[in-house]
Amino acid sequence: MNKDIVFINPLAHVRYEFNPLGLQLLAKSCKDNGFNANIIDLANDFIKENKIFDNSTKKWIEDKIKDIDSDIIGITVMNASLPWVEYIIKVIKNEDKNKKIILGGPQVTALQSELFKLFGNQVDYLVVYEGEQVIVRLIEFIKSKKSVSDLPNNVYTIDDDLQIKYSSIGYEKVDFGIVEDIDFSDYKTSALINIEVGRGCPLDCYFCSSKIINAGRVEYREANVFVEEAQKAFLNSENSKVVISFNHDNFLSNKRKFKEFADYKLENNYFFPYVCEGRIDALDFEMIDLLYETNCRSIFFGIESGSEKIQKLSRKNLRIGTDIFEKVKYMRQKGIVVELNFLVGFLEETTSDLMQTIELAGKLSSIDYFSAPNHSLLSPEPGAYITSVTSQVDYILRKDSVFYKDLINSSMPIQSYNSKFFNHLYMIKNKNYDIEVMGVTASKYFEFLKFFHFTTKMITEIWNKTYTEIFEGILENEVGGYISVVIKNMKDSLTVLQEEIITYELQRYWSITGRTDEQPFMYEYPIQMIYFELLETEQLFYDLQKYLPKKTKVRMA
Ligand code: B12
Ligand code: SF4
Repeated sequence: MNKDIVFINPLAHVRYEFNPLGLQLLAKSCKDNGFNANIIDLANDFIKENKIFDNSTKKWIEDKIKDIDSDIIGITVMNASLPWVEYIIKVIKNEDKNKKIILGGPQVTALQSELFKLFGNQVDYLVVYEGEQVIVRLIEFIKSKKSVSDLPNNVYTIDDDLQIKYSSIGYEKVDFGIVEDIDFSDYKTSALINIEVGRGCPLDCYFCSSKIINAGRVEYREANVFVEEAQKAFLNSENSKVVISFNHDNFLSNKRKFKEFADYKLENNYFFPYVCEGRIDALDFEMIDLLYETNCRSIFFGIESGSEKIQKLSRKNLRIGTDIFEKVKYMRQKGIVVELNFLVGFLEETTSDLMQTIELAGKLSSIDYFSAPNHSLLSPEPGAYITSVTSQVDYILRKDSVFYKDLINSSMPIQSYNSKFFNHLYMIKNKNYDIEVMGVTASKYFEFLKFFHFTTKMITEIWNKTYTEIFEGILENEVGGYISVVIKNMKDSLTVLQEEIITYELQRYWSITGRTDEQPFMYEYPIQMIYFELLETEQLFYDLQKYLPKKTKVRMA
């Protein structure tokens, strides 16, 4: 039977399966209102079918979306998926220009009618903000062939005279949480299931578009509703390692709501593991205890910068001090994985500010192997303050990014992209330092903290070097070259086992990052067993003399 609407979840660049919450809500809302709807989930199919980005990717997409059995197609758009959305639209309209295409999602809300400059009348409707109610009204509108004057609120279209029409000025407040009981059965094998906790963040960091995307609104679902939904999805999952991902821009910003959640989960003895994200300053030690008791496995925090100046200017306003360090340490003692993210490339950032980030990230990584921070290069997000004060001529293509490589490998027309729309491929020029050099070095540095955890400890604790000096070493050398310099210069102060730990981290790094080397490797100590124990109990690192030599062959996987 023909569907009233088919939704498409386009490709982006995440390498694991997850359910597209926004589209699930829209599809359920359509069904609740008597319309037939389904989702073509390209992002997840791509992973399930073990696809890689190459010359066959476009053909794979074409095969998936040809013969869509509906005249109305809704596509969700975020910055990272826009190139694929553009391609999907071309394929659909080439096949049948009468099919109606509706776009919605964060990138549409952020760019609003500007997107018509990219798509012209290839796209029929742009829906901004939340879509649960609008989509129903829009399908009714399209099916009844009403005139443009009856266009539902929060929808842009282009009329017959090529004029952009928008039915409401500003944001129409829609009811939050009107769609219930969404179906997770298509995601039974996913290791991660997204469950919505709420939307929006009360803050206004200058690099973030959250305020625009959620129209300044902050919402929470009732604890009993979202915890029950999570428990049901968890019980129905066929993946024994499944983890619930609680989606909210700032899960921890409301302590009362957080405690309601924890109480409900504990009272009902729901043990499902979960992950979430939040601001580290919203967290106190009581909440960490609750995170632990409620089986939180991992939590993501944007730390952004080690510089007080940048914290203020960017309006992130985190206080850089022992507080962050103590909280991360306590979470690690409780066994919670702590994902810390830094941003590199703030407009006003000087080399000295950047080195404060490098130092803070290094110190946090020293807590233990599972506290290694990550980073992103600051991108000009539409809707963010920073983008409004940045000229497009200062956008620099990020040729080192995975995202860029995926698109190049798939023969996508990157050269023709307008950076304003495809911002996710770009970083911003910095007047104080060369962002291309520093950006690449920062990527190497954060990779170094992750792969060379014990080497970093030796460099800082035995050789008394600073993290800034490590950064400078990497700036001048490839990681492998830098390690050779380290071993050469530290040789006199290293024991055989310490030197073997460094060599093992290097060979492990080469193996994980796909570089080949002659195998097997010979060690004087049972290095794999020792390394595993060190990861488990960091403290053993300070007691290496307890290990006895035993010649060992190591073959990397
Ligand atoms: C959880 C989350 C993730 C998860 C899951 C992502 C997902 N798509 O579900 C993970 C960790 C994977 C992730 C990754 C990234 N994320 Co993220 N993420 C979020 C977060 C916090 C919640 C998303 C969510 O579930 N929202 C709830 C659902 C219900 O909302 P929704 O999807 O927007 O859908 C509603 C409307 O937009 C609309 N709608 C959506 N699609 C459509 C389609 C049609 C036809 C219609 C009519 C309406 C419509 O109706 C829906 C219901 O109201 C948001 C913040 C936020 N508030 O949205 C950021 C956010 C979406 N992420 C963002 C970014 C930048 C990223 C990354 C690019 C980060 C990075 N540097 O790698 C990656 C890329 C992801 C990818 N696909 O490759 C940005 C997107 C900005 C933009 N302009 O596109 C956001 C908005 C955060 C921010 N403020 O900057 N993210
Ligand atoms: S970066 Fe985080 S804290 Fe800042 S506005 Fe965005 S969601 Fe809120």
